[in-house]
Amino acid sequence: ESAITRPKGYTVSFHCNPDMEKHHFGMTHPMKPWRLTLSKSLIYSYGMSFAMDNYIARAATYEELADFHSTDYLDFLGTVLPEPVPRDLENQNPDLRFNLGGSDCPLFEGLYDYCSLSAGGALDAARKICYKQSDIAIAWGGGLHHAKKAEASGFCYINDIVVAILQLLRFHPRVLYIDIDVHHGDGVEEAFFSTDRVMTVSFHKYDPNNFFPGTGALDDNGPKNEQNPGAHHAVNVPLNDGITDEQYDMLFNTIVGRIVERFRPTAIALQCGADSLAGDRLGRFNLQVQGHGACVEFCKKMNLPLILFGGGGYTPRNVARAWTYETSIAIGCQEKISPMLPQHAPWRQQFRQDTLFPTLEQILGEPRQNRNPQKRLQDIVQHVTEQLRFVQA
Ligand code: ZLV
Ligand code: CA
Ligand code: ZN
Repeated sequence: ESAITRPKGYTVSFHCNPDMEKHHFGMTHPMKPWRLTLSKSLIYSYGMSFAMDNYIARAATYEELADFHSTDYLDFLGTVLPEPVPRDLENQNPDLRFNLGGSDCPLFEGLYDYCSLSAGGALDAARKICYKQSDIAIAWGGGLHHAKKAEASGFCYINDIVVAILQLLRFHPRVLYIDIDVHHGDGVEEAFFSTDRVMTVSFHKYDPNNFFPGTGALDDNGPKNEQNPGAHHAVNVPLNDGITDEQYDMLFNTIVGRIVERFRPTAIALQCGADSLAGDRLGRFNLQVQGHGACVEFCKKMNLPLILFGGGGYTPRNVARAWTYETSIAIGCQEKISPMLPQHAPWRQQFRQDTLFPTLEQILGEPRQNRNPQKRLQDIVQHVTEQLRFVQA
């Protein structure tokens, strides 16, 4: 086995901050910032740090966050304190402002630091892309796609993706945002509803009554009125439980391929939420590490400046596997790394199986029933193809 070396001809940068990872949302909360530590430890165990430029992310400044967020919201976020007594489980009286302090978006110690470090990493990544100092920039601590201008939502307080894309737009005429988290990327979609310089596409589990956030139907494509240049620039791919690698890759390659052809982005921002993997605590799909990673591989092949963000992911061992494999794809060493986890990896017992690519049977016992008939997927491709006729680069 030979050492992992730098890819010739291009640069991958890696942006993270250990201070972000030590925060706690609360014992029963599914979001575990510690999964970032586990991911990094596996990435480093494979020796990949030697093939990247590694940066400690700084905290984003108030002014940078205010590019998207309202100052009322930021001021409140900067002053709220953790609740002295945890609220009752059912969250009967969400009396706080901006959707803060409920059970999805609890107030915890160091909340503002956590948010500004996540956004700082995303911004550092965006600047590396803008100044052409990286070809692929990785910010696994970012990807918090639900946060709104003046509202926290779904475990997200600050929308680091929007802030990073706003930075990209200072240098890039057109940015394509792609979201493979199992949840709809509603916050990013809404932020760019009225511009034709950002096209957003989210693949997600869609069930308006039973799955968060309930938005992202196939025909929700941005406000359609004569004056809105952003009309038709939101693509939604609503899916059902149990989708497989083969189906997902067919959809992803066809849809993203056609969007790139039509919209001609000059940069791509890919949210790699790992809750779309089989066995995720909140997810519903049957995706394996290979299928999730194939999306990153396809984007890399487009040969455009690329940012990789994290996002959801609630079974830490699977998050770490996916983001490790995807880091190897960014570097181009995916064929070189061993599918067996390194012997010396810390936290090795966390992983249960000693492979980077556990089978569905290993992950789940019994795979989840696939509720995505081929006909429905064809209809989705057809709708998107027709939608793209309205898009002009
Ligand atoms: O992965 O939550 O369903 C990016 C991301 O996309 C809800 N929240 C809200 C709407 C009304 N509810 C219920 C509130 C539940 C509060 C606590 C949980 C606690 C334990 C286990 C699961 C959950 C939970 N919460 C599961 N799904 C939710 C969603 C929010 C999902 C956010 C996904 C974020 C980082
Ligand atoms: Ca999504
Ligand atoms: Zn999610």
